[in-house]
Amino acid sequence: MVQLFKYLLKSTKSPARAHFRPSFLDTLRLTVRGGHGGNGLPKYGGVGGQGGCVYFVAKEGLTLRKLAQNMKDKRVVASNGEDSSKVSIFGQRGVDQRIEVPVGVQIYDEQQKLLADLNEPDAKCIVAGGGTGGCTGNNFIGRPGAHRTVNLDLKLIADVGLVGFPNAGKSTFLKAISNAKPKIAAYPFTTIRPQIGTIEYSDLRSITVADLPGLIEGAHANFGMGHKFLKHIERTRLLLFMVDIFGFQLSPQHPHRDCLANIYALNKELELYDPTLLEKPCVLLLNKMDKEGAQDLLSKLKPSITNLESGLEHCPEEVRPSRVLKFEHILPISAKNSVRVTHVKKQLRQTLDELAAEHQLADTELIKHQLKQRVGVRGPKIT
Ligand SMILES: Nc1nc2c(ncn2[C@@H]2O[C@H](COP(=O)(O)OP(=O)(O)O)[C@@H](O)[C@H]2O)c(=O)[nH]1
Ligand SMILES: [Mg+2]
Repeated sequence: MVQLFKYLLKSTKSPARAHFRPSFLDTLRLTVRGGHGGNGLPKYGGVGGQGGCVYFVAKEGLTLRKLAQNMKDKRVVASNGEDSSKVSIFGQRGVDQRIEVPVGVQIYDEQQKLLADLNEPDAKCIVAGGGTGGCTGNNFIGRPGAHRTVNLDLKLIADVGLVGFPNAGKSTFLKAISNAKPKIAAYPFTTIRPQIGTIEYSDLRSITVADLPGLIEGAHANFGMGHKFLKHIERTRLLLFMVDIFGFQLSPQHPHRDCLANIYALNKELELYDPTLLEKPCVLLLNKMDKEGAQDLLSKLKPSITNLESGLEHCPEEVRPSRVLKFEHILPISAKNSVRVTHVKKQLRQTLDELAAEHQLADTELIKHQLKQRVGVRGPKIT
């Protein structure tokens, strides 16, 4: 009978559906265990080696998704201390487990107590200490290492990250949608630090938008403020790309790129820095639609912008991405005159709400899946 149930449950088990898998992870739960202390040798007063510990180190350029992918069973165990012996009175210490986590991660224990805030690169924290080795104080019996579940929460700098080359109108847009008062100038590199603005809705809900320091071509190789900029991108839920419909030229030495080439260039910069960034949900804003000739340009470019794949062959080689972004929405606006800005606010909120719903769905799917597996392993009780 149990076998029959097992068979039936197995046959209904379906793989987790890809579209239920959220593309961005901002929390991760791990079980960590320090190594057991080795035993001492009473006859010689020997001391067992201490168990290894598990510790986290913050590293830039990592995401929780990458971490989760590298750690399928979500368990980290450090090795045990060596027993002391006739030839080695002091047992060897167990080997520590070093786990690299993204910068900006906060670590909580089961009671939601904050254990550490790894806010800068190379910040470290021990999450499970190793057990003490056996010695006279504990009857020569090594102690078990700490064992606990920890939650890693990635602190987001904002819900939305505004991404675009200099002069696209990011600061102007941020000012138009929110209560931030960014510095606005007609020359590149006005934005030095991420400016965070808050969009407030009539039902008191609010969304934060970060205008990130100017991205330029070559940022992935740390040109301009490259990495400083790119590391912030990881810590937002949604990317809001912005391009000037008339294109952009960094300086007279650089080529003038039209709007489409700029979209590819932004795409390529992100891809070179970290291809998983392309999985983040994103929205595209085509700015400066108030200027003369903007509508004609838009009609000309529309087919390629809405199908980036199709325009790839005409894209200059140096900015050609190998995988194109998939925008949820493409919205022509005029940030300066606040035209269609309310529409953008509405779309941003809707997209974020949809994402949150997907996350929830993914969680319930996962729980259902795990429950099914558990029942499958133990077999249901028939009473
Ligand atoms: N005509 C027009 N100019 C704009 C618009 N948005 C921004 N600008 C101008 O573009 C220049 C750069 O804007 P800024 O917001 O500083 O761009 P950022 O470098 O992306 O932050 C400024 O001179 C703005 O006045 C727009 O919608 N229409
Ligand atoms: Mg700016």
